[in-house]
Amino acid sequence: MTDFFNGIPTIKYEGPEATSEFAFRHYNPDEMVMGKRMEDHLRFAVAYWHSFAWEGGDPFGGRTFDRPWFGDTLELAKLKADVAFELFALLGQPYFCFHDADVRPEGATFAESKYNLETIVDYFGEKMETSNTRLLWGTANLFTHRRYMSGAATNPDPDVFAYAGATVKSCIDATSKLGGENYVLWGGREGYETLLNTDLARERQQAGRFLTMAVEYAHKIGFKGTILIEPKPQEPSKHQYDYDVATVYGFLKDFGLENEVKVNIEQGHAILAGHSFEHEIALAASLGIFGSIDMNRNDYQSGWDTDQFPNNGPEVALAYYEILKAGGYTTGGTNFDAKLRRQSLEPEDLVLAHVGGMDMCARGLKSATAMLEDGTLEEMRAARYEGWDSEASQALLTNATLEHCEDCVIAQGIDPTPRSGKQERLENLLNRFM
Ligand code: XLS
Ligand code: NI
Ligand code: NI
Repeated sequence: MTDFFNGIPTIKYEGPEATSEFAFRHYNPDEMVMGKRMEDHLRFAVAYWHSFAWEGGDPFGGRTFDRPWFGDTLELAKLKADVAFELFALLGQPYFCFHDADVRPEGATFAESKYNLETIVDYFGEKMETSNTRLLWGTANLFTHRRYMSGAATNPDPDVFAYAGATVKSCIDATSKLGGENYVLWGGREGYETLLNTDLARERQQAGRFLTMAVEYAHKIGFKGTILIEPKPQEPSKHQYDYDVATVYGFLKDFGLENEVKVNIEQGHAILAGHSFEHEIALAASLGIFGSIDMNRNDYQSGWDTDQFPNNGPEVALAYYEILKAGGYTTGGTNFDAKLRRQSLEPEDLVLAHVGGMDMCARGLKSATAMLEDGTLEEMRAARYEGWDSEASQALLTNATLEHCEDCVIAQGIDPTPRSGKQERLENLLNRFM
């Protein structure tokens, strides 16, 4: 045991009336919700990068956190792992997620970086023998190091493409070895700053080839997990190729990967793309590519990816509503891709941030369940489309022609009557479940 979380108790469910801050008021892992344990619905994960690797920097200032594991040695990386698994245990977190760069020191050469990663993966493996926490997903950091400043797969330099490919291989190996349930690719630098120096058609082909190689390799080694792309617009490059769910779907179709790859949808990225979180989830589900979520929230005024812990009830509830309607997660889960504010220095801040996030999600899940069980929302939605229930109207969708539409309108004297969309009534209904 390290002494990092000294004095902080293991967090347990104590119900809404709990008096301690160090308690779950809503997250009760064993509670049955629609026939399934709450823990199995939500499948929470801690994100290693925000909780253990991020130092509290922003564009105007550097490190604010003082963590005993900061530094570039394998010994410190092991200390970081010790503390990480202590946090997982304190919270009863079923999963965690990591990038290679979060968990191992960067080596002087590729071989050294690979050795460092393998060393820490073995260390994780030992810890996982006595821990209840599993790996939700692994990923490669192909965006922080300066070699990736002009992209990884989409770099104009083939050497970078090769280096990124070798790195993804090592990260799929690591994820597979630890029994990871998914492998994520977020195209951090896959985009461009100016078209003046960019051949976007060529870069898109490179990205397609790269993803195909990752899928082929995963099959080859018998990786059982799901490959996920995480869409994000406008950050860090001005134009990001994986802008949103719709863009990613078009890309997957183009390269014949729509049955191989799904999406990991992040709340803050949806907001940056000008969508709501529930829109992105519902769209992915309707296209058959919904995989997993990165749960967080963006500041609605700042215009960048602030990665805060979720605390907006209706937003979270609507997200889980769509997830439940899609049948829930299969290999996916709720990854807290969320970080502390840089003034939140204390170890207990890190614990309480997760406690609050987990409770918020549990409330959202319960509200979503109640709305589904009540059924009014779905009934009213169905009623809105009931005109399509007749055979004649269905025929319009199968083999009708524009001439047929014209015949119907004239022969039957069709003159559409506008009907209320009832938005306020539906919003009032939603509020009853919050
Ligand atoms: C950054 C992304 C990143 C991915 C994993 O905005 O959210 O954290 O989830 O590379
Ligand atoms: Ni993000
Ligand atoms: Ni993310």
